Amino acid sequence: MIMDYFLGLDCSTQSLTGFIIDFNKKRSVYSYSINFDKDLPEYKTQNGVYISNGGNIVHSNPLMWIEALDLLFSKFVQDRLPLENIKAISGSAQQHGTVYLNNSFESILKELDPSKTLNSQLDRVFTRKTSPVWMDSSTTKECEEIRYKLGGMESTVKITGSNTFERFSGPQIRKFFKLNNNDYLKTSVIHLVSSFLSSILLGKNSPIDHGDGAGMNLMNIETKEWDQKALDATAPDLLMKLPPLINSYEILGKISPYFVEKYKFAPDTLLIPWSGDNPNSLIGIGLTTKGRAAISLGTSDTYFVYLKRLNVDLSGEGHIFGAPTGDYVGLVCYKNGSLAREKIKNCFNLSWKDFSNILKNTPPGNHGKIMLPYFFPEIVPLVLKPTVYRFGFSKNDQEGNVRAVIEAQFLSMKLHSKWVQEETEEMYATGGASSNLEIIQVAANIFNINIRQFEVTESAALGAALRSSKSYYDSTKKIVDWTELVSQYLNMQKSVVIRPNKKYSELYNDMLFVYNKCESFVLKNGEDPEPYRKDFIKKYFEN
Ligand code: ADP
Ligand code: XUL
Repeated sequence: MIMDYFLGLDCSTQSLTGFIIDFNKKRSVYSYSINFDKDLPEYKTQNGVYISNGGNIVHSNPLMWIEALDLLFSKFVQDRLPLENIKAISGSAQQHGTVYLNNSFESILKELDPSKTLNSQLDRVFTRKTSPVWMDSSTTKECEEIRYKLGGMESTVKITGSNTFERFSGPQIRKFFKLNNNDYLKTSVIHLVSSFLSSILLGKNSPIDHGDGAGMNLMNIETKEWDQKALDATAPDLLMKLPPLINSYEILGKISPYFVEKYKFAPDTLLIPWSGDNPNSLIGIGLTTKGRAAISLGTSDTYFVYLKRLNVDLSGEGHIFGAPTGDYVGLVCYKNGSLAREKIKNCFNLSWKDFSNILKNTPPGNHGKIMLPYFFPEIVPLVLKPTVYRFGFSKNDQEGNVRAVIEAQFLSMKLHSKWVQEETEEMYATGGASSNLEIIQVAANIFNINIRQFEVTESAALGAALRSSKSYYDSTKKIVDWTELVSQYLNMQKSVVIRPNKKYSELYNDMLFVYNKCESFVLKNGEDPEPYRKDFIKKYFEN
């Protein structure tokens, strides 16, 4: 019996997941996650990260990620997985985070001793002990400096696919160059989380793929090459420190002997470039043709679409990344995703079931109670100092707060994703919170669209596994079509469609208007939203 297995790894904010698919049976055969806080408590992370400076400095630990890799592979062996049947591996990682390494990195990788752990051999390679990650918002100054040198916001968007953003790698690298100049000089190579972990498997420096490379403010979004002007605006001699860029679907080489000897992978296991979690999810959730959108409700909430053509957001709120197919992803990202929902849940000591029941038993429109949910600094709209604003209710109103945080998240998503909203017939939901169908119901009502939710919520890891199968078969000349490939897997999965209740479409259009007024009032000194909010209450709740 032929067993063609493919492994997708996903190093997300809070966990490292391994996901194995059986290509011939078109189904997943295994999935396991290492949770950073629980399974590696010695690193003392909270939700996978270290937060300091009032919430604006957020780092994680690259040694923890590689220790998680050894731990996950040991679990594979313990579960007696036939690792020798894995034909190819690819990965997914939280985007934007950077890893800073000295010149011993590659030589140590080439001589890894399988009788020792990865972290005991690699603890000497870092020029920066911790890595800034996507939740960091401490580089406003550097964003301004780079944007200025690139000729302003519109020009920055046209060159790199996004405005400068605090969490993007370029501004983070610039901050390191300015504040830790000696360490910057000692740095030989700067990786993204994705290319760093890809290097470990490969046993030498791995290139950065176009999907994740686009999240740096350093790659030219049209030519898909490092942009010299952007590099010069960021830090000196940066080109020498960056790995080359590569198409996400190319083959990098074969797995390092360390993993062959230690875990019994086949020596000819192929490695495919890792990419960001959102580009991987695009594949895992099946967005390979025009007119499909997805919401990912993980640690971050994202709204993304597949784009055949480059279509940048000149208002500067959205991003264009490379898609694993060679096309584009349009995306908007929110920091106040799962952790904001958890703040409300934990504050009232609720279980997710209680949380869902409250959503079920409270009316859409929430009696006009509106929240601006900036528990953490927000990316879109830009909020650097976290503050939660409540209109028409208090901090102690349990039911009001539960519904308000969810309605706020999707109203904001609808408001700020207008630039990318293609004609979509159906939306897809993924990520940890997508299993909560009451939350998805609110999203369906606000977007006024059917939302399909799949059984597998780990779409980034599944996407990585699917990508590795596609590149593997393409390399054997058995060309696989992207859309056929993703639909075969998605058709095998259980899914539910959450339909919008049409009765609320007008209410949510009106509420979006009031939400926008509240946002403008707080963030842009706009007019007082109260008269509009009162009209809304009168129309829907006072008769
Ligand atoms: P990431 O990939 O960013 O590490 P996940 O996609 O794994 O995150 O999602 C993790 C989050 O899912 C948790 O922080 C938790 O808040 C959320 N979550 C898990 N179960 C539920 C649920 N039933 N309802 C709402 N949120 C949930
Ligand atoms: C996307 C973003 C987050 C991270 C973490 O731009 O910052 O979605 O990829 O998941």
